[in-house]
Amino acid sequence: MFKKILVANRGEIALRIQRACRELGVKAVMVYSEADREAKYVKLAEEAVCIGPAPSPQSYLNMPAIISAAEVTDAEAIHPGYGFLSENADFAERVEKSGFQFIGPTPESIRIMGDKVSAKQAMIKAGVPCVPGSEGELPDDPVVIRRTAKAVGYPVIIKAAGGGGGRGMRVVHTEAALINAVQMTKAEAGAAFGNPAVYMEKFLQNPRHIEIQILCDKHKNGVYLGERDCSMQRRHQKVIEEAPAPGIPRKLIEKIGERCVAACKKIGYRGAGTFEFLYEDGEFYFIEMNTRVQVEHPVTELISGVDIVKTQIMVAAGEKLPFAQRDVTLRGHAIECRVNAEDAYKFVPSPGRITMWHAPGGPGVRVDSHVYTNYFVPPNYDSMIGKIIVHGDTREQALARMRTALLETVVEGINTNIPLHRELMVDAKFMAGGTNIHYLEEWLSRHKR
Ligand code: MV4
Repeated sequence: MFKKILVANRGEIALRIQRACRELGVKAVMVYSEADREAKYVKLAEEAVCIGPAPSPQSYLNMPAIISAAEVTDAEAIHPGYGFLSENADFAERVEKSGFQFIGPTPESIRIMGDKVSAKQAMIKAGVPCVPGSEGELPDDPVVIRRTAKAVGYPVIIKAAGGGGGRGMRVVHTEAALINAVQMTKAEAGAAFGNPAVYMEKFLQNPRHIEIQILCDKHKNGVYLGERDCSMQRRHQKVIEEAPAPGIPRKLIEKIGERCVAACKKIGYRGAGTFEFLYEDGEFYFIEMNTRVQVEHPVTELISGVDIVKTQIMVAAGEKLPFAQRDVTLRGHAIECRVNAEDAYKFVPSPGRITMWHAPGGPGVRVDSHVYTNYFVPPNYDSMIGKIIVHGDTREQALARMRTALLETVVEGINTNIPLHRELMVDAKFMAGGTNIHYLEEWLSRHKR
C-alpha cells in the first residue's frame, strides 16, 4: 500500500478521499487554492500545499503546481477525485511520467472513453448494447449522411465525439434540417473541443438515465456493483440519484453488468468506472463511460457495503480486488440529494458565509460535506456543498428517512436547494418511482414561482 497520496481536488470529495486514506493508514496530502485555505479538511490535514489562486485554471487545473506538490511532499500517488483533471488523459500521463501512480485508469483508457466515437466502437466490439446510429464518425458526404439518418429513423441526434455530459449535441426531426444541423454541430465541436468529428444516433424521446458502477484491479478481476438511477436532473446536472433503479428487472441488470465487466477486461480497464446507459422500453443503450469516481458513488456504497474510494486506492496500489462478483450483495435502497448553494427554484448560485449548518443524522443517514457553521462558500467553484444520502430496507423507508433528514437540516446565511428536495420527496410521481430524464424540468415548469 502507498505510504502517502496527494488529493488533487477540493470540497466534499477531497474530504471523502482524506477519510478513505485515514482508514487505510495512508497519509493524505491535501492541496488547496487561496480560496480554500481556511477549509477544515485543509486545517485537519497532516500536510497541505497551496497550489495557487482561487480561479481553478491557476490551482485545481494547474498540472505543474499539482505535480510539484506531489514532488515536494514525497507522495507516491495522486487521486484526482471528480471534475477538474480527473478525466484528463494528458494529466494522467504527466502524473505517471513524473513517477507517480494515477489513481484511476490508464491514460489510454481515459483517452478512448474521452472520444465518444472510439468509446462507442470499443463497446460495440465488446458486446455492450449501444444506441443504433452511424458506424463511427459521420463522413462529410451529404448523401451518406441522409442515407444513414433514413436507415436509423427520425428523430436522430448528432453528437460531438469530443463532447459528452450534454455538451455538443443537436436533435434533428426532419431530413430538411439534417445537413445544416450536422454542419453546425461540427463547427461548434471544432471550436469547443478542437475536434469537429460528430456521430449520429437514434434520438430516444423518453429514456431514463441508468448507470452501472464497476471496479477493476490490475489482475484482470472486475465486478459491477449494480446500477444507479440518475434521471432526476436539470440541464445535465443531476439533482437526486438512487439505487437500485425502481422497476428494472434484476436479471436484466445482471446481464448488462456482466457485459460491462467483460468489456472492462477486454480493454484492460482498471479502477472505478461508470457505464452510462439510456433505458427505454425495457432496453439498455450505452451512451458514455466515466473513468472517475462519481458524485453519486455513496448510493452504491450504501447498498453494496463496498467502500469505492478505498478500493480505488487499493487497486491503484496493485492489490487484488478483495471480493468477487459472488460476494457482492445489494441490500435495501439508497437515495442521495445533492445540496447546492443556490436559489431553490431559480438556480442562481448563492455563495457566501454559512452562518448556521446543522446536519441531519439517525439510522441510515449519511452526510458527505466539507462545510460547517461559519464556512464561506467561495464563488469560484461548483455550487454543490454536500450530499445527504439515506439508506433503508425499502425505497419507502429510504424516502421517509430522507424526508426526516431534510426536515432536520438547517442551513442559514446562504440559499440552498433543500426546499426543492423537500417538495420532491413528497411528489406522487417521484414517490411512485421510475421518472424519466425530462420529469424534473417538467415539474419545475409546472411549479414556477
Ligand atoms: C441521448 C438522448 C436521447 N437519445 N442520446 C445527454 C447527456 C449525454 N450524456 C447524452 N445525453 C442524451 N443522449 C440519444 N440517442 C438524450 C440525452 C439527454 C440526457 C441523457 C441523460 C440524462 C439527461 C439527459 C437530458 C437531456 C438529454
